[in-house]
Amino acid sequence: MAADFCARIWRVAILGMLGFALCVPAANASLLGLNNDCGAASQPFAQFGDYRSYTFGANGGLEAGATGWSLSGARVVSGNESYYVHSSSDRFSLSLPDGSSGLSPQMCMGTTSTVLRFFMKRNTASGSLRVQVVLRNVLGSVIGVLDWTTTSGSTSWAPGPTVLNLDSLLGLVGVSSIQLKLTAQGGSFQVDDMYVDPWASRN
Ligand SMILES: [Ca+2]
Repeated sequence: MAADFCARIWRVAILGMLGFALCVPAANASLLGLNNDCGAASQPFAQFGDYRSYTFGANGGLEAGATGWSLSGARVVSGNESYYVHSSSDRFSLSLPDGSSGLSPQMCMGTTSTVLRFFMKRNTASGSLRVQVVLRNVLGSVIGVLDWTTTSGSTSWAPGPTVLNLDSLLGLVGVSSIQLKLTAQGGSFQVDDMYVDPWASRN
């Protein structure tokens, strides 16, 4: 797992020191003063065997339209993810036509370990969804883009991949906020209900 984690990290287009810092011990990681105002926790993926406690991302369900999101060719559409894990009254999701992308609002970030997860659905016979994490410093400047994975998902609503588990070390290189960037490639997708577990290490 550690080797795999480090291998992934080396794919980050970021300052050279990031790879170094992420692959060395960090006894003081829990002392980092990152954003911990994360809101109430729930277990939205428990029915899928993921019992982590997550907090809901700001406008993570697109119920406030595109507020806080940066969209390129994507748009908010009627139709919630079919499990309604956030609220039975939710009605909207994000449509990502082929070639479009959506950048989420800034998400809560933990001091020990952080995991992101969301719901997705593929609306075409083929295609993949590129999942990236945008890393910003305290000034809001982008200091790196973590090219995490691409996934085809299924043609029914289902949880997407577990996006990352950074063991808090990003804080050591000055990352103070994270955002999900989702890009449709060769097909169209819908996504909904962005969640973050900033306390993943306790699970
Ligand atoms: Ca929604």
